[in-house]
Amino acid sequence: MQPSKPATSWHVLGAGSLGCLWAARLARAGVPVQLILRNPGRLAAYQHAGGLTLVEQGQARHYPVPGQTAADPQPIQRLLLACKAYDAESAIASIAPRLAPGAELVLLQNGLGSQDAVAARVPQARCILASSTEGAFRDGAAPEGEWRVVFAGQGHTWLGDPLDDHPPRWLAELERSGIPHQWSPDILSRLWRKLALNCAINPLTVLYDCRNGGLNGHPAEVSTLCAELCQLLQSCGQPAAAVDLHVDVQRVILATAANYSSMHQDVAQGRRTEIAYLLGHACATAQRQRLVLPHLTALHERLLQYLDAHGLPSH
Ligand code: NAD
Ligand code: KPL
Repeated sequence: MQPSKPATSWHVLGAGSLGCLWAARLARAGVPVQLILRNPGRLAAYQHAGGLTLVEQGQARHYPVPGQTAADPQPIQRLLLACKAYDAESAIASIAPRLAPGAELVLLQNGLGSQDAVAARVPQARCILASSTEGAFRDGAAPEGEWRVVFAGQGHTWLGDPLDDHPPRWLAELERSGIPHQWSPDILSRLWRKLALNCAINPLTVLYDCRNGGLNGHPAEVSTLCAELCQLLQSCGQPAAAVDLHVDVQRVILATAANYSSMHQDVAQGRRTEIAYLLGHACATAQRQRLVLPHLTALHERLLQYLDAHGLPSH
């Protein structure tokens, strides 16, 4: 009898909130997984911590997931790209020479724009796009906070490939790992819809310095933005993503009224935002289509000025 082939290892590039959340769940299901750290210093610090910690429902569990840097010689067959959108292109460039023929990448970035930049860098690989509603954050308070991640919000991840709608075989591994997911033939529509929701909510929460529920005090502004976002979605071939957008935005504002949006949290903590891949991408797409969207453009300009005044990058 032939010995069975060892299971293909996952490489997770970006040991942040979502990267650690995925790595911990894969590892505990017995799926081989390796974390790729930024540089030898980060790798040494990670190894000193002995692995990562995932906190679920108040219970912390340690997972000694092996780490490496981009310079490791091992070929990569399956990669989860779990960095921020603005780091995606340079991160993929750092491991591009290691990609095996037929390698598959899962791109977890929010917004749009980074996925095309990544795909252009690695035309030999299959790029699977993801849109996730799971929530996790790094527990900076703990001494080993860098690699201690709190699973804060149950959610779902949609995965799809606009160029090839055949689901990959490894979806069964996600099932086994308890990662709620669904193969989505219309992943671009999902990403555009999420982008539109984020554009209608997140920038206003920054400018008004409020929780999502605070936007109930600005109904006309939200409604005008939704109308322009619908025009954009229709003109860029995503009419399904425009259906009932305003109703959905109002639903999300109500359902998350007590929360601060992710962009508000980034700004409040002095972190770079993903604006270029959200409102920036929406405005750039409108401009390419010669579509005039005055409120969306003015919102973008106000947000850029706000970020600049707060010493944060506007890209
Ligand atoms: P994060 O900042 O917590 O983690 C990103 C990690 O990538 C960091 O540790 C960073 O050091 C690392 N990184 C960046 N460039 C690298 C490189 N070249 N080599 C090695 N490591 C590198 O980010 P996150 O919150 O996990 O978010 C990742 C993406 O997922 C974002 O686009 C975000 O919008 C999206 N997202 C996050 C959540 C969430 O709850 N955290 C939910 C949905 C979507
Ligand atoms: O995804 C979000 C975010 O905060 O980034 C919601 C809650 C939908 C607000 O846009």
